[in-house]
Amino acid sequence: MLLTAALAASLYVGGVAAHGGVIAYSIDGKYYDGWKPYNSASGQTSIQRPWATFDPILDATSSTLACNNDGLPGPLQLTASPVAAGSKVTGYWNTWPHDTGPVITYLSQCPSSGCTSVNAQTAKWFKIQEAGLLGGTVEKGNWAAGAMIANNNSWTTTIPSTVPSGHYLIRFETIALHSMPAQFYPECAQIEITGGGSLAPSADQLVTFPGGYKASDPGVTIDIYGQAAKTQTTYVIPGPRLYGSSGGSNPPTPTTTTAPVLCTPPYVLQDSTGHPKSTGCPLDSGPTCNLSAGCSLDSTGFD
Ligand SMILES: [Cu+2]
Repeated sequence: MLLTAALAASLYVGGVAAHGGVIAYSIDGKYYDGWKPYNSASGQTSIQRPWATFDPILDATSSTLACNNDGLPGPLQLTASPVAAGSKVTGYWNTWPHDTGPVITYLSQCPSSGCTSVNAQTAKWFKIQEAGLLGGTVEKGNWAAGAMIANNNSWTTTIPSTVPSGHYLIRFETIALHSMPAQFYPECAQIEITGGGSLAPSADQLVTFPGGYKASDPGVTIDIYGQAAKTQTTYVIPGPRLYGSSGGSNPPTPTTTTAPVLCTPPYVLQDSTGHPKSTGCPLDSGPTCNLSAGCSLDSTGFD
């Protein structure tokens, strides 16, 4: 039987599609194509840093762990701008076959001149989102990578509203745990964040790649088919602790709220003009009957 060129090409694509990576983005409501690793580099323009293959990185300390191989700026490198702090960034994978493992997002701030001159291997990264084992056991539970597949091979991260404005590399990463050693699939894109906050990542939240992971990290050495995996219900996501206290897909830390103390008559709240004000001039919460700004207490206790 004669194989047509088109059929041969489609079979080839089917072969490489056994793995993959982020091939497009939706950033602050706008769609961006990624780098096309199997197309000629010549003439490609993308906000994504160039990468060469869908193949995994099998070494947690690989020189290409930051932004894949080679992860250097493209000759016509673009930057997504503006990206409002607090907005959503979605990465779209090609058909993704590996439903066991975490999905993690990092940022790295670049100089004010932009990211195009930045070597991703020496950049300092901080983690803005992480999700690993979502429920169940390591062997049979639900993983973030499975949720990504179920969500049309996409994963959405929120840019924390607290990060300072400026140019950043954003790094989406899946780690596939179906074989050992673990497989790393990172891709990066250049963005410019506007309207940001003033919370810089702390020193212990910043890592380099390579450097941020060790081959001996429990999240890397884990054997999801081993005896322990049958009962283990926790997975330690590799890398530094999460940036800040907002952003990402982690649920916010629950805060304890105390019910406001209700003042009983004859204490009546009045606004600054002396009119009684029972709404819009609430009592502060606390152990005593404090007055809110702009409110004053009737000296007689009665209006
Ligand atoms: Cu694969």
